[in-house]
Amino acid sequence: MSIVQTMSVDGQCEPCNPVTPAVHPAFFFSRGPGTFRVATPMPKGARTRLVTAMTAAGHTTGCIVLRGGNSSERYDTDHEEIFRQESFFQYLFGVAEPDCWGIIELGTGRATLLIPRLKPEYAVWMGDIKSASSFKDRYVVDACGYTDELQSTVSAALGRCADGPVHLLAGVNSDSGNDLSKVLPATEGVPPGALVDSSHLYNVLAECRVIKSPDEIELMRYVSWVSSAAHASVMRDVRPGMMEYQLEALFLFHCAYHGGCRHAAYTCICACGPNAAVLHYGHAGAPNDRQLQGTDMALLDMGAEYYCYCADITCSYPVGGAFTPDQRMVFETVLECQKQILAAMKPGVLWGDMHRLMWRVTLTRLKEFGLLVGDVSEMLEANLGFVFTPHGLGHLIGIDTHDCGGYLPNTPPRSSVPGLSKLRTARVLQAGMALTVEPGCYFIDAQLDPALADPQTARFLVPAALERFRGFGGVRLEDVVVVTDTGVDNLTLCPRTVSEVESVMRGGEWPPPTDAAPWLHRRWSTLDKASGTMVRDDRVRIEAAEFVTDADF
Ligand SMILES: [Mn+2]
Repeated sequence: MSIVQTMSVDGQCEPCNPVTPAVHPAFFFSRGPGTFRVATPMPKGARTRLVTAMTAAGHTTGCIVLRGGNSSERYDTDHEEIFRQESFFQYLFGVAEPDCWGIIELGTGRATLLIPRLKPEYAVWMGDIKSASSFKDRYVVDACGYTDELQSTVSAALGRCADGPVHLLAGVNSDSGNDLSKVLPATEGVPPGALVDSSHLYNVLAECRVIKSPDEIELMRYVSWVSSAAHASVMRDVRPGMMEYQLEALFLFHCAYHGGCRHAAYTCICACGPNAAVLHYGHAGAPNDRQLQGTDMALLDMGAEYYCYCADITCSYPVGGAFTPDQRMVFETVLECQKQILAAMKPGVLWGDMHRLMWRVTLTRLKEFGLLVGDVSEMLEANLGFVFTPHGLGHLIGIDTHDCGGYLPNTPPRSSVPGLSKLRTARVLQAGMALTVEPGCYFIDAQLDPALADPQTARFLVPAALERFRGFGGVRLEDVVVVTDTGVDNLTLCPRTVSEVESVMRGGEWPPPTDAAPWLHRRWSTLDKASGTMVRDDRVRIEAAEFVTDADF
């Protein structure tokens, strides 16, 4: 492993000078040289889209009052947790600091940021106290004041907005079941006597976040690129005898050191051997602490976060560096799911249909290799796919790993069918949606045993063949993709085919000189360090160009 290398995906080593991040007037956000520059004030664009959408929904008066995320301390101690902005506030204001409020006036879109008035002692312990006017310039808002003037500032805003209502966020996150209006109540921002309307803002704003702007897509391309490079680096360094947490450490190191990503998008799942059958392995009770065996399959689900935008990527590969026939069979079953789903995805397609396609491909392949018998359509009717893939095919992704907007009024409801019920959205695909595509195939005792005991499913199962896969764990391949007008743009640039994986595990170069799997729709990109933007990576030659639908190629 090379500790000191540049951020290049190909792993070329050259000295890397840590540089103190500095705010530069030419761009909105960056973590310094060698990291992505958010060139324009993205939150300003998001506010414009929100005001337009609220107007279109008939809400033309009043102002939106939003509460930013709180600083917090560990239990009863003064240990300050590292702050991460609340996602709606991040979308609309992009403010790194805690304990702020924001006001957006409908009609004009005028935006006011309110910051806490800090005590002089702050300067001793935390650093310079920045003025309100410096916040106004830094975050490109129309005005900046202090949170101790919250209600009077909102009153003044209402006076400019035909004395309409204060619009507050209230809505249930369909993944957590939590309501932001309870987690982070904003009612103290409502002046006495003002009307409150919390019936529409959540749905309108969540819908805005579902469709990504070109700026958001480039940012997500960066964080997926950093995460993909980190995955490739871990893949190259894996050896039997290592600990799962060392894979986690290598990934986090790469993303932080080379990508400026201080946060991970979620807790790393470094599941090797039988642990790969534990879908959310890596939690405090199962803290990535197995020693890798040469016969293990590794399933590594890890993603970085940059400017609060997430990547969610899973690679699976044999710890020993070469696939056994059984490992290859399961791996290529999941890869075939990806191939067929990526070919089928385009605007107008139902996400639930893509999930069912995953089940059909998986069951067809498992039958082909003697693990199942019978008619695949009958297997689907018996919901056999759920036995091998108990989770959903994928989810919306953006500022949250499981992004908001999966189930809103006027979108298809959650299915009650086991497995399909786990889908975090059942929506019709639209251009600009960012989703993960994460087919998987697992051999989970808690799924297999009931299926073997139930005559409805047992009739398709070949117990002797399945027995061979007890303890195998499972395989998942997860990419972040954006729906385009004609298909998909795959932001994930990981080794995916058997030959790509085995090549990288032998120390081969990545990205490869030629892309032999254009059906993965990987759009080869790299960071241009001078401009801090993502540019086409011309080093990779695409083969079989007839598969490529992206007009950019
Ligand atoms: Mn995911």
